[in-house]
Parts: sequence; C-alpha cells; structure tokens
Amino acid sequence: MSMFPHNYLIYGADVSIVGATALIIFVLTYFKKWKWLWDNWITTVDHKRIGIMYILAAFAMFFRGGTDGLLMRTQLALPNLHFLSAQHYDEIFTTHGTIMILFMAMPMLIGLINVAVPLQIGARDVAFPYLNAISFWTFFFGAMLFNISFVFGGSPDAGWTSYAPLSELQFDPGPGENYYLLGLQLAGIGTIATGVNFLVTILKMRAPGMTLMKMPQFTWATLITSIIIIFAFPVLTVALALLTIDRLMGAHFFTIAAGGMPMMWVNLFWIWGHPEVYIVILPAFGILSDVISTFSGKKIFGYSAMVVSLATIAALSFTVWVHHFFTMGAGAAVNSFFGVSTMLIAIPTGVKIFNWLFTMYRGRIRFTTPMLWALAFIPTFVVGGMTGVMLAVAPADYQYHNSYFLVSHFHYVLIGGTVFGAFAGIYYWWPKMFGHKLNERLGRWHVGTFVLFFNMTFFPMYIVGLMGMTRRMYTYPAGLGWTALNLIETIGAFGQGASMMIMAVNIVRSIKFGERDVTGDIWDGRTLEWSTTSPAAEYNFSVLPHVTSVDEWWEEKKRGVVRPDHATFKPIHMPNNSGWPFLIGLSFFVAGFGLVFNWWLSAIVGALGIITFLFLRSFDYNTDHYIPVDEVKRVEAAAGR
Ligand SMILES: [Cu+2]
Repeated sequence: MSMFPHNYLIYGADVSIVGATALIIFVLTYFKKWKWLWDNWITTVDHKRIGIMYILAAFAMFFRGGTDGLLMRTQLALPNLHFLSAQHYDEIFTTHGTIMILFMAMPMLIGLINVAVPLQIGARDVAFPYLNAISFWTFFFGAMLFNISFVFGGSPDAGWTSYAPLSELQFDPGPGENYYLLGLQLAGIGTIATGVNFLVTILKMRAPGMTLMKMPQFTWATLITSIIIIFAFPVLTVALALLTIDRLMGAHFFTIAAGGMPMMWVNLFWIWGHPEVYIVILPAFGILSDVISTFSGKKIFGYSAMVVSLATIAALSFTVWVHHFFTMGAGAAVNSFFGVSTMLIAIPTGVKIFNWLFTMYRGRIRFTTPMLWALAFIPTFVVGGMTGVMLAVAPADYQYHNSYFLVSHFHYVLIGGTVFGAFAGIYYWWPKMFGHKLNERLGRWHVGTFVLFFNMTFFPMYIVGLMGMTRRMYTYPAGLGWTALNLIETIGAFGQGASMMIMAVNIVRSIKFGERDVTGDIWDGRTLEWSTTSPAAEYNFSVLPHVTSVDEWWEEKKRGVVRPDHATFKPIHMPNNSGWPFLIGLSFFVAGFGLVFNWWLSAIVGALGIITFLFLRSFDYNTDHYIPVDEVKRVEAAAGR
C-alpha cells in the first residue's frame, strides 16, 4: 500500500511525530492551557504575537530542514554508502531546499518584520491586522500540508525547483509533487497578502513627521521587499496553478504533448525564484544596518545610498533569471545580457558592504551577540557574493554548472546572509518580544561555533565542486579524491546542529535567568521600537510619537525627552481577536489535502469551508474596540514607567 511508505527512517519519524503531538496535547490539557492558547495566540491579530508565531514555526521548520541536511551529509560522508536509497535521497534534498527557503528563511524574516516594523514606524498596528492573521494561518497550514507528505503518500522528489517535465504526472506519479504544488500555493497566498499589508502599513501608518527618508533601514528594506513580493509571487502562483492543472486534470501546459512548453516552467519558476532570493536577503540587510548602527553608536553611513542600493538590487533582481539556465542553449547574446545584469548586482551590494564598514569606522563598537552575527556576516557574505559573480560568467558557468561549487555559493549567501542576519535580528529584538535578554556568553558560543562549523561544511564544497562532484549525487565511488573533503563537510554539518543546541539551551535558560528588560531600551537603541516598553503593550505606544529625524529615539534621549506624557492619554482604537483566520487556514488545508489525493469531496468541503467562513466574517460587526484611558494608565504603570 503506497500511502504509508515502507522505510525505517520514516517509521522513526512517524513515531516521533505522533509522540510529540501526544505530548503537546497532554501538556496543554494537563495545565488547562487550551483556552489560553486559543484566546491569546490562535485568534490573535496582534502583529507582535503573529510575528512570534512566525518565528516559532520557522524554528520548527529549521529543525526539519536541518535534519534533512544531516541525513544527506550522513549519506555522503564516505564513498559507496547506502544509508539512504537514491529515491529517498531525492525526496530529502527536495524537502530540504523547499523547506529552508519557503518555510524557514522567509517566515523567519516575515516574523521579524511583523515584530519590529510597526514599532519602528511608531504605529499601533499593521494596516490590515485581520488579513495579517490570515497570512500567518495560510502559511502555517501550507507548511503543515508540505510536511505531512512523508507521512501520507510520499514526499515530493523533483527538487525544490520542481522542473517540468520531470515533475509532470507521467514521470513523477504519486502524490508527492501535488503536496509541493499545494503546500507552496497555500503559503504563497499568505505571502502575497503580507506584501500588500506591509506596503500599505509603511506607506500609510507612519507616525507624524516620519517622511520616507526618515524611516529606519529595516523598515526601508521591508518596504522594498514588499514590492518584490507583490511583483514576484503572483508569477509563482500562476506557475504552480498551471502545473497543478497539468497533474490533476491532464492539461499540457508544460509537456511537449498537445503544444505545451517545458521551458515555460523554468522561466516562470526563476522569474519568481531569483527575486525570491532577494526577498530573503534584503530584510537581512535591513537588520544588519540597524544592528551595526546601534552597536557602533553612530548613524548609518550613507543613508540615502543605502536606500538607493536596496531599490537598485530589487529592480535588477527581475532582470537576471536566465542565469539559472545558461547551459540550456539560449545563445551568446541572451547569456551575455543575463550575465552582465547579474554582475551589476555586485555594485549596489558592494555599496552596502562599504557603508556598513564606514558606519563602524571610528564608532564605539559594542561586541554584543547581534553585533557579532553582523560582523560574521560581512566576510561570509562577501565570499558568497564573489563566487556568485564567478557563476555569472556564462562560459565559466558551463564548468561550474550543477556542481558543488554552486551548492556552496548559495549556502554562503543564504546562511552567511539570511540566516546570520535573522539570528542577529532574533538576538537583537528578543528583549522587545519577550521582555528578557538572551544570555550573552552562550550567544557568543553560538556565533563562534556556528561560524566555524558553517565554514567547515561549505568551504570544502567549493573545492569538491571544482573537482567535478555534482549536486544531487546520492553516492560516489572511492578514489576520486573527494572522500576527505566530504567527511570534513559532514563533521561540520553535525557541528552546526550542535551549535544550534547551544541556542536552544540559551532560549530555555534565559526564560528563567535572562536579564529582565525593565526600561524597554536594553541596548541603548536608536529607533522608535526602543522608546516603548518591553514587551510592548497591545497598543504599542500609549501616545503616538512625533518624528523629526532618522534616529528619532536617539535624538529624543539626547534632548532629555521623557515618554510617555501621561496627561495626553486618549482611548485607543484596536481590532478584536478573531477565530476566522485560523478556520479559513484550516479549510484551505482540507481543500489542499483533498486535491493532493484527487479526493474531490474533501476539496469541495474545504472550498465550501473557505467560502462559508469568509461569508460569516462579512456579517461579523464586532470587529474592534476602544481601550479606555484608565486601562492604558494601568498598563503603563505596570510596565514600570
Ligand atoms: Cu539567480
């Protein structure tokens, strides 16, 4: 019976999933936390809580994707191993890539955006809080749909790029690819909504006086990222829908039969896919700008150049997609155009790197954990970027193409860039999210060991790549000179796993022992999120700030401004919690699960659920409330100010 694949690793995973789920249900029931969970988290429309849920989900996915990575590295540790079968290896590299990009990196950054951006612009909320909750739940249920694939029916196995015609039904039967298509589709809907939400939030909800050129760098990065999302994600939506129609209804959009066009998939995928890598790198750039400025005690160097380079990178990101298939025969002129446009991205990126260095120059640098992540980022990202320029040389790409050189390049960029940036942001905003600091000594151990083992894993890949080892190879013979390097890589990968355990220990320890943030400004920050309490109250700011400069809070501190001014409290208008977004997400899940197996009844039930809940919501007039002045006073007093 194919619904439950026969494999001991998968049985083990199944047992641990059932065990973990049972444990969670037991704990919630035993401590009577169900109502608490529903009232405070599942139905929340508070951007800070939604941000925290994104980050939690992203960490869970980091664990899943990391486990996939370790399984692959175990398989490749030595020549001729048969720890995994070729089929199982295919499935694991597919889920590793998909999960790490779409269900780990992006939600981790969207989580930080949710937590920090409304606070940075002095707003009480995002523009569409209810839609924000829908975004989260469609992402969450999309991730869950993708993740249950290995339990029910089998995982996708056509790579994270899911190239047609390989991913078409005739070459890839079974539900695995359907899981990929529907899981990504669901999450993608949420992402588009997030892009719209933050574009509008940043354009319309800024505190009085905050002109565009007075916004913090992370807010700028979010604005530009939102624009990329709005232009890029609909392409993915369409591509996924077309391939779904091919697979479920026998159409031929991407098969040669009946006039379809396999190259169209490759084009559509990368027209979304390359901007996607900037969706996960630009917010990291924004975090680094804020972190470096804060811990150097200086304004960011070249503010407007930083903004212009963000926008330039975003524009160029849509002009480079063909560099993903230089070897598919487009010809010299086309390859040259896309090679040159790719190399051009190095210029605005270089501007940013130099501006970070100039920001640090003559600064009073504080070597906190977020700052150490930022410092680790710079050289690592430069290595990744420079090898990217090497790959952009089309004739040379004929040599590197599909080799471990490429695998190393994108891990240097995505881990050395996105993940280091996200960790900088997590350590930086942790006190703002939870009201206590993570331990600095364990934080330094985390940075140090992670950077060491990261380089140990991925630097040798450049070398084995140049020696001819290709990606997606599930085993290799002895005697090619690859063995020692592969063994080093595997040891490095497990080292990174161990390093993440340091972070886990830090998080658990700091809940109890972490330094409490009573001031709300534990890092002596510069931007508005540090002018309110930690964690910020439901309404963020009891009195909305007036902005006169880029580092508003820093300037106010210098002028001796004391906040808040109790005399001016007014009732605060806030949205109500709502259970509909969760139920809509769940209905999408039911519909998606039905489509995966061509169970049209389940698909129809899910679709009816979506429509019903949208309909009921439109008659829900109890959507907002006012927080009275007395309560604002009480909350502010309890926050110790
Ligand atoms: Cu690219």
